[in-house]
This record gives sequence, C-alpha cells and structure tokens, in this order.
Amino acid sequence: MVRRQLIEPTLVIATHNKGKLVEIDALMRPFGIACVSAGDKGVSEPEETGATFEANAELKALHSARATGLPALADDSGLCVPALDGDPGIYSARWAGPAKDFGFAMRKVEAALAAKGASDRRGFFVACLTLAWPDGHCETFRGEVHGTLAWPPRGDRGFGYDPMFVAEGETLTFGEMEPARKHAMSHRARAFDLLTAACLSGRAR
Ligand code: ITT
Repeated sequence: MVRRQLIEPTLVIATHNKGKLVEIDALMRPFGIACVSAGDKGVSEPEETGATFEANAELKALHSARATGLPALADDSGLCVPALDGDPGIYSARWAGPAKDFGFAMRKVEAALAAKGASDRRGFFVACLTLAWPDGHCETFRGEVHGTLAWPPRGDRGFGYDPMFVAEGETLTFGEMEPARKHAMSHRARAFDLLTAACLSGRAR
C-alpha cells in the first residue's frame, strides 16, 4: 500500500487533551515538524460519534484539517478491559464525567470489576492515530500495550488511567514511570512508530 508522506512543515495536533498533546509533541519533535494544537488554532472539539477508535481518530483529524487547511494528527485512545467486555474502551474519556475526574473513572472500573466478581484483571490501552489532509485523505495506525490493572492507583505522572495500569513485564504503573520509559512502550508510541515508518520515512529523526 502506498502511504501519503507528510511533507508539510506544520502539523495541527487535533486534541484538546493536554496529556496527549505533551506526549505527541515529544514524539514529533525529532522530526523537525512544528506542532500547533487545535485549541490554539481555535478549532472546536467535534462530537465523537464513531463506533471504533479508528472512526473517531479519523473524524477528529479531518475536522481539524478541514478547519485549518493544514494536515492534522488526531489520537483516539482508551483503556479496554476484557472482563468488562472491552469497557470503558471508546468511552474512556466519558467515564470520567464532565469534570474529567480520572480518580472517579478508575474507581468506576474497579467497582465494575468487583460487581462482576472478576478475577481477570487484564487490561490494554489502544491508540489510533490518524493523519488527515484538508482534501480528505487519511492515514490511520493502531498501537496497543497490554498489562494488568492495579488497585489502588499509584503515581501521579502521566494522565488518565495511567496510575492503575501496569504493562506486561513491568512493576511500576504508567503513573509511576519516567515519562521517557512510558513513551518507549506505550500504545501511542507503537502507533506512532507505524506512522513514522509509513508517512515520515523521508524526514530525519
Ligand atoms: P481528544 O479527543 O481531544 O484528543 P480526549 O481526552 O477526549 O481528548 P479520547 O476521546 O481519545 O480523548 O479519550 C481517551 C481517554 O482514554 C483519555 O481521556 C484518557 O483518559 C484515556 N487514555 C488514553 N491514552 C491514555 C494514556 O496514555 N494513559 C492514560 N489514559 C489514557
């Protein structure tokens, strides 16, 4: 499959989530691409009406690309818990409520596991990254990181559900880990590696 290359010097990061913005900016910096956030460009937050991570990443990236006339990168991500039939999944942000309280969201996950009497504490993060251009062209990549759910939550680094997630082979939660270590193994980093190989191959790292 021929992938479209990102040759433009400026990229809009189509997220209103500060934690994601920081991580995507760190991943992009070595490629010499100037990143501006959708918020700074005055782009509104579109409604996430897709039924999959891929569909939501595409609609967010296209919304920003069309609004700004620049290529845009969106991330749709979340925590999937097999014992909860994949929840919170694409609803991960919504489980935190309007106050975006992830302490509340993590307690909700733990309470749902307890209500099911689930001994299966596996969980995995998914990130779908879409690069979209103003003409409607999209390139989408998916990364996952698998692990187990810790309780109580530990650590105040990262964002979202990081304090309750321990990746396979690790003892620290993502909330306790050095950011660089999380970036080396995260769902977002894995999707990003696929994106860079496919669409940034001509740019120096
Ligand atoms: P944008 O749509 O503006 O990008 P959002 O926070 O609404 O921001 P999503 O709809 O993709 O983004 O929701 C993903 C949620 O999943 C996010 O709010 C986090 O709580 C959680 N999540 C995603 N990646 C995560 C990570 O690396 N660590 C912890 N939690 C993560």
